[in-house]
Amino acid sequence: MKLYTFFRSSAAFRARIALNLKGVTFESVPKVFARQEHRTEEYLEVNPQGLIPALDVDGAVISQSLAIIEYLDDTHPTPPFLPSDPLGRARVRSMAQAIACDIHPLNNLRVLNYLRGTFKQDEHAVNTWYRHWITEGFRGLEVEARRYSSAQRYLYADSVSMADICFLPQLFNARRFETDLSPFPTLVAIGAHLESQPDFAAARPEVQPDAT
Ligand SMILES: N[C@@H](CCC(=O)N[C@@H](CS)C(=O)NCC(=O)O)C(=O)O
Repeated sequence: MKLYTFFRSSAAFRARIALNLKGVTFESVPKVFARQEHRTEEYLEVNPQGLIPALDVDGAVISQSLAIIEYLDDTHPTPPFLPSDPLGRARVRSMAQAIACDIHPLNNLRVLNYLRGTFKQDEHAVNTWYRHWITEGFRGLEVEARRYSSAQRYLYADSVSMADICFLPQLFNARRFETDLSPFPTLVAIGAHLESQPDFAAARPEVQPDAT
């Protein structure tokens, strides 16, 4: 498999964690955002959505990290990324989507660049915006983690799920933008556990071959 990636892309970070957890060997194809490599005609041919990541499975390309995660779960059942019961599955999907659909899109590079360019916002305003949406999203997630995590090792029960796969990259982003995490002790504890897991650690931005 080939993963179109960028070391700092948190959606690609999710895909890397998922591939590592499933023990799938993959080739990384980095696309450098600063050079707009994700906007070239060549890449738009691969992924018309023009975003990173995309997974190439024998020439068939899958875009969107949640779709990639679910595809890997369908094709490589161990370890499962979703619990077996419908309520558990819905709760895990809900936490994953709180991150991937509610927090992350508001803080994507193209959104930040639009604030900078079209709305002439300075770095202070952009960073305040960034932290605001993380804090909003983490507030609910902290309460859910307290309810559903059994041992403060994983977001749901006591095994890895797609919620954890989405969460650790978002925590990295929160730290990168110096978000105050003191209101979220459960999330911080779960993050510390996830970071200590080799499949999560190997997906970190700073250890990727294209890291600068
Ligand atoms: N919902 C998409 C989001 C993908 C996404 O936004 N990727 C970012 C990097 S994390 C990107 O390609 N940004 C490029 C840009 O904003 O120009 C997913 O989960 O894959």
